[in-house]
Amino acid sequence: MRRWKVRPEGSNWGDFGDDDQYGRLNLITPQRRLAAVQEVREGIAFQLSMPLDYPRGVRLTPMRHPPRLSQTEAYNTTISPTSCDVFCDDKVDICLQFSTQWDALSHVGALFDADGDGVKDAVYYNGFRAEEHIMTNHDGHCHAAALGIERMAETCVQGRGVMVDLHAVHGNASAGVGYDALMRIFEQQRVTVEPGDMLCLHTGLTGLIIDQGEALTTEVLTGSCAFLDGGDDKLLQWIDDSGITALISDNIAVEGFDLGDRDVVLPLHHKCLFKLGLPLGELWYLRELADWLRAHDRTRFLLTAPPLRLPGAVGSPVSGVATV
Ligand code: UVW
Repeated sequence: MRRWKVRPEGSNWGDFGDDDQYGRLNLITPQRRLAAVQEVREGIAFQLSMPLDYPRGVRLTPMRHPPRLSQTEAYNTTISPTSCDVFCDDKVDICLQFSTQWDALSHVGALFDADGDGVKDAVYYNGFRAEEHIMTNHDGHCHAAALGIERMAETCVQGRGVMVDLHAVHGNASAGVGYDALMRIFEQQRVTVEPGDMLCLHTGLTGLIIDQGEALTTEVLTGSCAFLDGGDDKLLQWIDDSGITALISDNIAVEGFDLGDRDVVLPLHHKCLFKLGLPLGELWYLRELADWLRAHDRTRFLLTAPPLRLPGAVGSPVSGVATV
């Protein structure tokens, strides 16, 4: 069922079907997955998540706290009075987007007149609606009945990853990278991106977060390393044209953010999540993989990175694995 009369300019709504919830991940076909497997030549695997209790020292936003583990009922408990088995069982209160994460397509929508009736409503990728599909109720319970993170998990998120190393160019300096600069870096590093690829940006930020540990300050967290310039329309058009299926970074939001008086505060989120159905990965741990790829004059690898299959969530921690 089509949920819109007017689709946003520069969007692909409807192109993968009126009920589609997978977005650009539809472009990872069996053939493209087989091509990704060809990148495995050494059998070496890299863990792409930080420990989920990082960043330490300082929080980016008070609304996202580090994971809090506690026991359910039993901890260091014998199972029966006569047995010697000792048992632990626990639970976690976790902000799904505190640390290494995927953003689901329900993470960012926009006020947009998809009905063409002159009234802007809150809508998400492919015309799914706030309250009808992405729901809150008054006792604070909320869940995404459409575009939840479990839809992404269903695709398995496995395909070819391609690394571009912005840290090799900018070091720890805060630097916005637009289309022209990105193309220059692609050329210098001989990066080729093909439709279906998941593009990873190594900026060095999670390496810094790990190195600084408890000493991490807000200034370092928010004022270091490269980010994409989401305000650059040429860059957004390239994301559209390139056929990439996901954008992944080791920085806070892939793009820079400036909460100034702008119509769209996070234009790259708006383009990717809302218009294209293209998931974003943030705060991934890319340092060791990027170092290995550079030392071996390679940029491509097999990437396997499903989120938690957690129905209704708008984001998820992810322990991605790159195999080279
Ligand atoms: C927001 O917090 C809006 O975005 P993200 O966590 O995706 O950077």
